[in-house]
Amino acid sequence: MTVTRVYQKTLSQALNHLPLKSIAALLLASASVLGTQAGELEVVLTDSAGQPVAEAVIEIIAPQLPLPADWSLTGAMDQVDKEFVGPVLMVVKNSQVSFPNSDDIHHHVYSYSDTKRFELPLYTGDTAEPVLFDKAGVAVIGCNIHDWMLGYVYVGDSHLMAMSDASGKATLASLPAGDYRFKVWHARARPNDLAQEHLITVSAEGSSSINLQLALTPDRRIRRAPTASGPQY
Ligand SMILES: [Cu+2]
Repeated sequence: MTVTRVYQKTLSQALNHLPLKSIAALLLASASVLGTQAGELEVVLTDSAGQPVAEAVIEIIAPQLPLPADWSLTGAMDQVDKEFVGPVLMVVKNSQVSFPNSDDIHHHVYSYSDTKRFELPLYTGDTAEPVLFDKAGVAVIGCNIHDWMLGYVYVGDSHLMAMSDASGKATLASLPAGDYRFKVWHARARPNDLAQEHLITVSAEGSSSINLQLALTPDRRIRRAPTASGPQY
């Protein structure tokens, strides 16, 4: 609902600064590509065993809709009980992401990913500066102290992103009717699934649904250190 409202607002703001001829052309273009009413896109993801795939991100590739003027370019990935909360965070390119530490111990957050290389040396609370993610892609987030801590910042080119829930369902509400291309990301998805683009026609009303299967690689996360004894860092 918000997306459409804000989009319309952005469009009307833009129209104020355009000559009449351009406005007419723009209206024609948006009417044919996007339609005038909004529907819902629902992607249902299962793995090769038919189990729902949670924490997958779908992102619209085209048509690219302008970023709403009041879209928040910030994000936060908390750290609680020596785990990254999420552990997947979706932000639009050029967002500032903070990594608050809600534990009463130090964390040392870093990423070596091409999407964003950074390091936040040992800190507690809200003392670490936010990190600018100015490149689309995925940054794998780790902690130098606790090897098992694993998070992902998914940086979208588009704000039209959604994450699948426990039932494997990712929903984008209030999408202007039209044809869309989208892609799917999951931390354990295989390269050919990641490279694949999907097509869907979103109807003006109701939900347009598509079922997709992802062949996931085995979960090879580092096991968490025992907490019962030993020093606390
Ligand atoms: Cu840590």
